[in-house]
Amino acid sequence: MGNEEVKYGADQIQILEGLEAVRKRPGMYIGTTASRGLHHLVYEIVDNSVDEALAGFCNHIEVTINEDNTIIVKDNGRGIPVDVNHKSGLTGVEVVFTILHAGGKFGGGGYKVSGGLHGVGASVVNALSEWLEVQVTRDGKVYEQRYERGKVCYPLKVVGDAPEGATGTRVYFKPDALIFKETTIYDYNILKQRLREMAFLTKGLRITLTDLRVEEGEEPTSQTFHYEGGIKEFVEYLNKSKTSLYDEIMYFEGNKNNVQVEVSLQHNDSYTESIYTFVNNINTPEGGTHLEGFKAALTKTFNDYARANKMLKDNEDNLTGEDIREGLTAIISVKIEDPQFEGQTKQKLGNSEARGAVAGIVGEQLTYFLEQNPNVAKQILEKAILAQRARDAARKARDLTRRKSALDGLGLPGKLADCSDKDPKNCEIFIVEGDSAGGSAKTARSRATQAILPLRGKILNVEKARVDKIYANNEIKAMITAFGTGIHEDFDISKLRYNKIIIMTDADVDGAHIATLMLTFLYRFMPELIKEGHVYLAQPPLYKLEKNKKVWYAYSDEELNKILQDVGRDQNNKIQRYKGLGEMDPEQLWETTMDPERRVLLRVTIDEESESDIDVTFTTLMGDKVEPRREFIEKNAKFVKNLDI
Ligand code: TSJ
Repeated sequence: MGNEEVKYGADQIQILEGLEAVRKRPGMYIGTTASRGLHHLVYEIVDNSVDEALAGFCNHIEVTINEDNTIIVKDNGRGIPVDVNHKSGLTGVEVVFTILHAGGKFGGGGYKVSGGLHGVGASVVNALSEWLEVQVTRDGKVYEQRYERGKVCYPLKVVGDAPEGATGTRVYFKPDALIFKETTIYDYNILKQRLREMAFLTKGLRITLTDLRVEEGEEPTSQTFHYEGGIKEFVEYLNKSKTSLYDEIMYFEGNKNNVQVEVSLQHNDSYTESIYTFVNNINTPEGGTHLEGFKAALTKTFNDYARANKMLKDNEDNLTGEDIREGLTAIISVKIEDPQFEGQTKQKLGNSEARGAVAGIVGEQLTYFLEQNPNVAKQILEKAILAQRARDAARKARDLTRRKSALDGLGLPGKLADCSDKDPKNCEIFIVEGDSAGGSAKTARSRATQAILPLRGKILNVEKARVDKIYANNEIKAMITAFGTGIHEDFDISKLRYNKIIIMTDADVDGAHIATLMLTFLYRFMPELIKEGHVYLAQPPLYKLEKNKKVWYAYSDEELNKILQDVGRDQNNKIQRYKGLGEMDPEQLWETTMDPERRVLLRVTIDEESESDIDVTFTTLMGDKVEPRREFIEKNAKFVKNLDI
């Protein structure tokens, strides 16, 4: 492949300026030049092949990560047109790769750019690649062109004959390390995630992902995603680890107002709804008109059915949308000519025609489905009616906690041993597992600034219980009233009665589980407490070592071994293993775990990036004896992080 000289006219100069702009401000075109942007290049290319599949001319796309982190995307479509476009004087291929926002307005075919947030096309990928080679197989020939940092190396040329009947497009590129300064290494799992999603959203399409970055002698990793059922299989996949409420998975599709609509849904026995919405195969996490249409139709259709079949009496309230969507898993996928994205992050569909299209198709087809499947209708409505009752009960319970916290300080839980200092800045509360440990802690504490709230047994897992049960739970009610802040939309951090909330549980698996349940509750009901750094885990020791009237505490087996190494292993060592907080006398509990001068606490934080992972970083609070504990704490922090929250 020689680098032939290419003559530049005025048009070509404009093109170069266009791609130069992309290289100057890549963030404007792909959002970021970090890892996410790097992966975005692949989606941008694959989107073109998916369009070819949607047009009905392609059923297989192969994506390969090469050993050197270059990428190949290959499809068996018609091949990008190679003839010269009269207006631009360029081949179709060159238009696609060198003109910014080239939207396939050529060829007269129904070519649509699957554009969303950053639907910017192949020319942007070309501009941001150190080099890119495209091969098109069509009309019995194989054509090729190469670009370097967006610049044409030679005009499209024939490089060989095509096998009988073969057609397709193959793009081979290397992301430019000058642009992707952070990383040019691809993550197989990130690509897998998105490509699987694409395959679900395009029924019948086969997408293969292969990773050639393997150790010598090992087989490459390769997976193929192919779903004849499309989004119906997507719902099946999402509900796989759950217990579905009924066997059928609903699937509705149609065309209305120039909007192509596909919806699939099934309920499971949980209490959370998971609805995923897509516009032109792009996820819309903020929803929009398509989601609104879906919800409206679902609520109306189920209420109509419930009334007509006497499952709701005339004097009873309608079910709310939330009641009906309890435990719902659904996919809504619309394809639309000119999507408008709104909202802060431009991830919310704005086209009003989508609302009516989805509502119309879901309304009609769901009505028919319920008539044909009365048992499914009954299952869903019985669950929704339970949800309605639970919601009423929860509202009453919540009103109660509201009234209590309005009284500020009055109505504190009976089991709480409050501190005397009334300035929250100085105060901390220990949430202690078990009444006996609670007793020791009450004796040990510094009364002025330390409050103790003992909780009995395992607290409720708020992920697995309905709201009414949560609000009726005594341990949870006690925590809510003790903290003083209220919860959810009532939450007010200025009412917080303690600067530190310290969870104190046994240093064993059960203790870790209880701590997890408490963190889960705090995270779901008052996440600001964690975000603002008010939540801590106490660190009780595992061992006490006595020798020649001296005492050491060890917080792990490793630490015990280290101390034993230092003091010598002989029969003068008296080692006590603490099986729980309850085995320590108040004095020991104070010395090792509660005394602000000597203890070590772990501060619980939320990983800003993912927002969903609770992370624990240690904060050392005073004391010079901290150093030897550090190692253990770092290990333990990881352990806590990995708890399934
Ligand atoms: F965009 C791209 F260059 F990056 C790219 C495009 C990359 C890959 C891997 C594939 C494709 C692509 C484009 N696959 N299939 C097509 N099809 C067309 O461009 C095409 C073919 C025929 C006609 C026609 O009207 O005859 C129209 C079009 C747009």
